[in-house]
Amino acid sequence: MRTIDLRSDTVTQPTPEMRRAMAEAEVGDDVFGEDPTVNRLEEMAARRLGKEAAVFVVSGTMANLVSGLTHCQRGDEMIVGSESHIFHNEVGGMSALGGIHVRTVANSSTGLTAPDEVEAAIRLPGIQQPRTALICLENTHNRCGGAVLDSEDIGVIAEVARRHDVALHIDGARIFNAAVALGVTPAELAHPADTISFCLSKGLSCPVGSLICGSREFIERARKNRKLVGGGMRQAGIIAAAGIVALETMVDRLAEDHANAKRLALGLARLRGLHLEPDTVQTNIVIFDVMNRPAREFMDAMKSRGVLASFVSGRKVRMVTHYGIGPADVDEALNMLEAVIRGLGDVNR
Ligand code: TLP
Repeated sequence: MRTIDLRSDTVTQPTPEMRRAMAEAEVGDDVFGEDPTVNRLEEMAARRLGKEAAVFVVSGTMANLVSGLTHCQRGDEMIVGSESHIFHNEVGGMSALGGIHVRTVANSSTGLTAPDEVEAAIRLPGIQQPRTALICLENTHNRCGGAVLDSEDIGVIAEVARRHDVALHIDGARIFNAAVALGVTPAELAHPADTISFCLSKGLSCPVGSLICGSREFIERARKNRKLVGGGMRQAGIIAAAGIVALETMVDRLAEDHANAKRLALGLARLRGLHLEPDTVQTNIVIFDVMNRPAREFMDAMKSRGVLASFVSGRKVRMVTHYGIGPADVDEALNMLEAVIRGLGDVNR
């Protein structure tokens, strides 16, 4: 039986060009700053995001953690969206490892946190309060169905942050998806923020890796915190080589993933027993509601027919399009889903 894997864009395989670049990469000891391929990737990333410098880390989770550790002292507070990846999916690392108090402000379905609510959550100085040191945004917004924040949305929050002398970090795991969807440069989206992290290992199809971009001074301190959490890598040029190929060749094609996600959303909306608004799908993530049964039950039935998706909550299921999934795969997945629904007897409900 054929399997169509729509669990995440993290399941992507490296391209043949990436494999070649990895095999041939010139490497050195990166903890000494001597890996030429890592140095090149970091320079490229900083330039693409419009920041002075960048540091290569293992994962998006480590990128956010190291950014948090570098912006905050123990006991400081960080404001994040209630649906953010940092809050839901990073094992509570900010508090467990950083001693950072995480405070949530409600995310709207479009991935925004209302500026007045963010402002109200910033602590006044006082002996009983933690210091608010950081505000985090997420772009695209994973649990909000890949929603995109534009530079105006980000600028308004940056203005609040500046007014209160609080730093702004963007979890830009999928910032290239946001930039492609909006037709702007990632630098434009990163501009209002002090720091931004992004992932190579998602839509860009690399096997491993994320980058944190910011001022030279910030990145120097982040490099030390990366070492603190055990993320100092040695001949990391082997994986950085794939990242260079990704930045050079894999960004523009994200538009295909977005078109396929739209195709998927339109097809899902036509299936009985599922609910979503296809108009809200902006990038490569599609989240839908299963009307008649718990999401996990529906996902088990899908799996038995060869379609893999991921669980969001209660009745919500997520599908993600990516390199390796074309329009024909989307159509096949939709046919398989129709059979699933028929099999479950949900057609007339
Ligand atoms: N997200 C993964 C899962 O953890 C949910 C996925 O499949 O989408 N920020 C955002 C917005 C993310 O979506 C993710 C990964 C991360 C950070 C963490 O990246 P990794 O998995 O590299 O630690």
